[in-house]
Amino acid sequence: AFLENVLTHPDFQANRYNTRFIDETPGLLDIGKRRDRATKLLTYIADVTINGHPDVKDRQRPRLDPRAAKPPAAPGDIPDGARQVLDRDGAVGLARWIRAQDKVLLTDTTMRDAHQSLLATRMRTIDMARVAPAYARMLPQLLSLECWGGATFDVALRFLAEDPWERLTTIREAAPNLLTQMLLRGANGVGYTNYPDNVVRHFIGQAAKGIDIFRIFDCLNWVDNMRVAIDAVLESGKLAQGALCYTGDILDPDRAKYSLAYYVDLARQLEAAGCQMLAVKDMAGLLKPAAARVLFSALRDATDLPIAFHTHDTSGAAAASVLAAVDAGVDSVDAAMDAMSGTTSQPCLGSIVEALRHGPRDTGLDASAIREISGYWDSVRAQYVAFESDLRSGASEVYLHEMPGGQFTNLKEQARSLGLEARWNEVATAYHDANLLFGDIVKVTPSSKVVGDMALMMVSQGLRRDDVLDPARDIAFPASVVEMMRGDLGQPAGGWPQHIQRRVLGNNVPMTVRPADLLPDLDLDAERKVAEAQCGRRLSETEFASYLMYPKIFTGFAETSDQFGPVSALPTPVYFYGMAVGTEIHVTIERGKSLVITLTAIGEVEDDGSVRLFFELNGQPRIIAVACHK
Ligand code: 3PY
Ligand code: ZN
Repeated sequence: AFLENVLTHPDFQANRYNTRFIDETPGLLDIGKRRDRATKLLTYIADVTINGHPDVKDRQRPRLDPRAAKPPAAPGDIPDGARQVLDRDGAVGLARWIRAQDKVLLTDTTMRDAHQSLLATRMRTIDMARVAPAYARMLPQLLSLECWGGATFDVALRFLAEDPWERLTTIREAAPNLLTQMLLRGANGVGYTNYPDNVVRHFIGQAAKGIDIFRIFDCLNWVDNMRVAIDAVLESGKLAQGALCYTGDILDPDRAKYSLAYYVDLARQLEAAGCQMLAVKDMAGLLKPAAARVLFSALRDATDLPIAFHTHDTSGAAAASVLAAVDAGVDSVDAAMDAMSGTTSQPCLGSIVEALRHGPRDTGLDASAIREISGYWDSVRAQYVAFESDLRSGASEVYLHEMPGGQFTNLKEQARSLGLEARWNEVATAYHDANLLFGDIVKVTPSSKVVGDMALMMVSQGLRRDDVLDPARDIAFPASVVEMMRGDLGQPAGGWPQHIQRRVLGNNVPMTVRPADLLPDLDLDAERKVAEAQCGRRLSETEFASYLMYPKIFTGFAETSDQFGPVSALPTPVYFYGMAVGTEIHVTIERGKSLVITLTAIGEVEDDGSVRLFFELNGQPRIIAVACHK
């Protein structure tokens, strides 16, 4: 089997091999594993059919016959798009091209932020992969698909048993004319803590094979903590888009810390750091229309770099801000496909396109194509009803708590698990108070998580701001708060307030330098040996990059995939709910290799607690026994 793997490998057949071929192609060693992928999948289906998926336990179920999610048929050639500009002219040329367009360019966030903000990031690769060819043919004017980074990386490995790198490759191949875009948390990579510089560089080096636009931010807007990431993207030849995280209100004299001058200065710092494009990243949706006009006009005067605008519609007023930004000369805006837009997600793509139609900055996107693709997303969304939040309307409350759209539903979940669901108003107020305790900071992953942890602690222990500062009280602060006060996430504008820092740290001295300056580079060769020993097999370079971000989670993922095979190939209803007797599914486990699976019967629970499931696999009977945990 090993020899067969070698001889049939595409690189081997194309003469692209050398003496290190076998070392660098770890899949060759998967002897015997390939053959029984089908059995592993049947075992997964049997298990989830009998025992359910823990993630959807006790949650709302989709209707029994979730509308078949059918992507629009999109035959024909793929027109050229912005990807060809990058291929032809490089990142600098692409930035110039973006700046030179009269029309407003659009980034579709459906495959990343929209489901992160609406469905707890649970959307699976298969649902994205199926519609990507339609995007390529029907919406070639899109600037980019935001389809990676943020929380998607962690959730794919932790909850979906999917390799996030496969998602990237699949979408990229299916839509070769659109730019792929990711959200990178600067020194925090796609994690929640600062990594050593060489880990960040390694990650970006791998990601740049699939990502064209890196939107890079720092959770405290500390440019010094973004430089390593910016430099690594520049070195990769892909586009480095530096994000200014927006908080406060530039028109509110009482929020002078985050003034217009603050953002203009930040833009200048990002340009000086080498960014080829800027983005205003309004993660909570706080930038009001009048402020958007002022901010984008000022940024337009301050820099000639192209500028993007990213916001969330939690307030219900985001589209007005987008249109104001367009009037003020913004080059591109983010929106989510209609069926995945609104509330904590991005504003509605189709409506923005219509609002601009026949005007000087008409996007040129086809309305019927948008409706068709949105129709597909609507039926996909119905399959994830278990992850919907109960937020049904716009909420001006966001101007009080300033929670990022991607955090809102998560924090509500966390509050629910602590029994604080009915006290959500208190959590929102405590979040506001915690922010002020920390000196009024930028709140975005991971700083937003720390503020959320603090808020939950305050509500569950009945503490107010004064109580927290009262030296007579003994308070056990959450670990994330201790770390942030210690300087682990970096330095905010004006530094951390000393009174809260002292209260949290006692006599421990906080750091003021860039955290990675104190983190030695990791010995990647040694680390790889550890990782491979833990997983019991060779790891590809991208798998190793996953391991470096999330060692434990990756190891767990590797075990799950070893046990259950390529579960990412299963249709979403089957992945979460298993199969009903008498149904048949078609599963493509690799190009040109499909399985036809029918569940013909389920036996009784045996004395030993096992159940037998009777399948047909490509017409052949197969019996799988699983332990029943119910
Ligand atoms: C993330 O980092 O995941 C975000 O979406 C920040 O807005
Ligand atoms: Zn966002």
